[in-house]
Amino acid sequence: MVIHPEVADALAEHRPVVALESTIISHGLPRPENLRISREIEAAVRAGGAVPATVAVVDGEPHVGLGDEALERIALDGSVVKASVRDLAIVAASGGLGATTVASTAHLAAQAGIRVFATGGLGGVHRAARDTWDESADLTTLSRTPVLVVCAGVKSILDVGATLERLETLNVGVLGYRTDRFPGFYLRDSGHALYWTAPDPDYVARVLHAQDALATAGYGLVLANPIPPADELNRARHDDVLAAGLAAADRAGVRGKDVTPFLLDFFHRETHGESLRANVALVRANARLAADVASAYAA
Ligand code: PSU
Ligand code: MN
Repeated sequence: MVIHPEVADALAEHRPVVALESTIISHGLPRPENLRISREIEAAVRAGGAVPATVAVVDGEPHVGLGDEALERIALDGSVVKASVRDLAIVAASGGLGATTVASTAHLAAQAGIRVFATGGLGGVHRAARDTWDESADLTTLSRTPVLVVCAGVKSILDVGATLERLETLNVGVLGYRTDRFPGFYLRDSGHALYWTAPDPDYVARVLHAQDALATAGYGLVLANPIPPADELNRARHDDVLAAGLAAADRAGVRGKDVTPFLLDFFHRETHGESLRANVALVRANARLAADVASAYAA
């Protein structure tokens, strides 16, 4: 594993570091804007006083923290594969380019000693899971990975209720940031209640320290941060596009790890960029909040 020197220095000096995933760049956002957006996300982490560590596999080597050239290849190179935890060793051995999901980013970040990670949306249980068994490895990985994931909840392309039930079974704590409603990515409220609310970054940092002390740090934690009010999508429009996207995926016979990228792309096209703007706004807000939590934790 290659740890970028800036990240390694920060970790050695116990300064705040925030891990960032790369599948969102390569498979969640359209080219070529994704490159500019990935830099904006890193800038949001810096604005919060932390060092960004974007994670990816470059020429077979897992990297924690990417230089400019590597970030550009992950964003623009068409050969980049979406790599979850089970794919890491295969992409590594084949010497290829791999974009890491929430699961594989969390795994590598934890190996590097990074405790806080920001992304857009967590993977979860898909709506037809009763028949397809399609549940993201993000969930099972968080059940054994000591990382806090700051996200805007899960997309309504998923079965949100089932995802929350699985997180409970897997011992993954869920905190709402200044809310007692689980956010629905493009929408501030997915319709599901949360038990725990965090009022500020210090509170979340205390939870992380308590996890360390109680030896429950082996389990991941989710900090669910609702999209800023001004950036939320119109609910009726959102529901229409979602229904059309699910039907299109079904008709096209999309399966396995292609399902999530297909639905994200469908949303961006059908809303003429409105969902893209929302997506960028929420990731930026999550990056900033993660930096504030990492700073509080380091202090
Ligand atoms: N949700 C989003 N945007 C994304 C993803 C999920 O709103 O880019 C990506 C993340 O990398 C997540 C992955 O870890 O999709 C989950 O994919 P799957 O369902 O195949 O595990
Ligand atoms: Mn899946």
